[in-house]
Amino acid sequence: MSIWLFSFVSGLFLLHFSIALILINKEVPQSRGMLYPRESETREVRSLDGIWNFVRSDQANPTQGVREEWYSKDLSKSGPTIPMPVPASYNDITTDNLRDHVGTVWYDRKFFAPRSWAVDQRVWLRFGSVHYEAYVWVNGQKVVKHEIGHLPFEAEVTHLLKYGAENRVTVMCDNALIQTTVPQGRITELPNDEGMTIVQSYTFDFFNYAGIHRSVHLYTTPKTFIEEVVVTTNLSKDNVGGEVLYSVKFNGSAINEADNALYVRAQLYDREGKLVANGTSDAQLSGSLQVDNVNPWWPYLMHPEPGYLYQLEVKLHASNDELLDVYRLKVGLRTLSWSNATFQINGRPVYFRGFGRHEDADVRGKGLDNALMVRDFNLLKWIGANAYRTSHYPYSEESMQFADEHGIMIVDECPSVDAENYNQELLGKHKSSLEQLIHRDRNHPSVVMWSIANEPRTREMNADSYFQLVANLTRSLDKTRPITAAIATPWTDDKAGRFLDIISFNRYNAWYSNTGRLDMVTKKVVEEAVAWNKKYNKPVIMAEYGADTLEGLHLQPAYVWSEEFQTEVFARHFKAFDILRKKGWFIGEFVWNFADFKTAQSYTRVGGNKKGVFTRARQPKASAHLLRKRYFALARELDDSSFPEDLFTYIADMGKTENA
Ligand code: GCB
Repeated sequence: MSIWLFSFVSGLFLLHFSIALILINKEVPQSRGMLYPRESETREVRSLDGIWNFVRSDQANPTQGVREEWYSKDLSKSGPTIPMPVPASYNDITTDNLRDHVGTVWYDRKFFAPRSWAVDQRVWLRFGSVHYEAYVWVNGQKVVKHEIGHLPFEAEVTHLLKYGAENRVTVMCDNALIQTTVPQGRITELPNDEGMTIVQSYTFDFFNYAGIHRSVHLYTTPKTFIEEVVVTTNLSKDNVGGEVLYSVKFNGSAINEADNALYVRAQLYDREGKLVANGTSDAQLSGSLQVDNVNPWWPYLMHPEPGYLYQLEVKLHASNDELLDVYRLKVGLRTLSWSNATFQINGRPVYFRGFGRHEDADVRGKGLDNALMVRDFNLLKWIGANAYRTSHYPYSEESMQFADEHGIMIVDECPSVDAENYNQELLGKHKSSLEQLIHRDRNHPSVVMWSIANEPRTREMNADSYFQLVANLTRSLDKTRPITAAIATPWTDDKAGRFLDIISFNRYNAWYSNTGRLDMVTKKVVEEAVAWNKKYNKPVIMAEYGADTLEGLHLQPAYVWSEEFQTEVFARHFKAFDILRKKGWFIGEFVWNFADFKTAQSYTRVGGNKKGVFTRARQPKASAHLLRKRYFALARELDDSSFPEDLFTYIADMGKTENA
């Protein structure tokens, strides 16, 4: 059945004049389970990270491996393999043109399933993310397929494993982006020197890295186990009393059918490991814990002890009190509220000072890298930022946990970038990406906002009905956080802002418009922010501004691409932001970008996008030092935090100290 409904003009079967595409609201599949793999007295976790075997398919014959059933035996039996690290993007590992490969690639590896796992438990195979589409087999049997990168997926493999013996996992990964994938792209066949070749193109501005990007885990659960835990928190008005509301779902037989009286014991421990609250759930496995003298979760620099986390211990019991399963997770107690002018955390207004970022690095591409993650958080704290947007896709679960610990607020973005040509299939996947994202991230105190898209073409026909449906779904899944989208369509033409709670706009004054004109920044930024606020009467954030900057290029007076220019562009924006802050509804500034990153090849990109405040190797450009002064000055003014000792370099006595 066609999913497109056309209105025909004058009874003609013609589409030239007006194609009224009606988008239908269809249910999206609901995610299940996928709690982050954690060991406990009832669970074991094993990593399958390491060096896997890898084969690239013939681009002209992408389904060959499936037809020839490469998954039924070791990949090396079907042809030569090369070693490939997991997690990592495969693109920059070799010295040939694997970087630009389009279509399918294959991975496999062997692993042992211990004999002890054969008895009385389940085994799960979980991928943190494979980009863009993944097909997984275990010992030749298909176990799971997942589309949309950057999101976890898993399958039970209990019945497919050979216990006390070697097993094989095979993954086929497809990086092709088309008009119905999220994000969208195009595949075209073009003539080249050898005949014809397949070319992937896309409008978004980051390299389409692909492969097994995050960790692969095997983990065990008991037969009857905790499948879902949802946590929300409340604070009393004075932030002294706290409440943790939890709701648990189990999977498995309730021991016997007559026994549906499973229950949960929930215990909350503070940072020192002291038990501060405990209770027993109701029959629906929900309950609440009251905490006296609570330590609320505060953002970095808003409180001397930011990122305070408790540990929630969830124990699933049978009605005869037998302990079935134990799962522990970190919980931050905080409240969020917002109006048409403010955004508040624990009753205090928040002003966001942060970045748009990318998961991107030399060699490993978008592969999870703990060293890089920790370095990035050190830099975020060094520079005094309190927030970032996960532009333009969900970031690793490990980084979300790190943000919780360090009090960094996250605007959590789904993988929709530059959405256009709105169609039913795209809508379904876009909604599914948000469903999966919210399912994954709903318990993180660091997540304070959902971003439902970056730079969608919101003047296009159907942008309004499309975004209404996307926003409605998001709200139906989580009412505790506001919704935004980073919009670049001029405010005059935008049709999506009315469905958002907070307006975020991206604009590159003195870069893409009026290039080089530093004298044309401040007024334009103020005017545009005021216009967005007037149009929608909602809080406004500048979600992107910046200038490409080649590290080490110095030109005085400032000239595009130089470090002087980036610094000046920032300063002109700061002036605008300070004018806007006085208006009350302007609630944040996000520089584009935290660090330089790789893009597709283009004559506008010298080795990638260079708008980073840090280089790709995570070293500061001149602008980083200026931004640091601004972010700490804002933190002092708004949140009463103190300056780090090294914020201002000694220049001269200025007559302030007495003679020795
Ligand atoms: C934007 C996009 C971002 C780009 C940036 C740029 O508006 O949201 O993905 O990288 O501009 O530098 O062009």
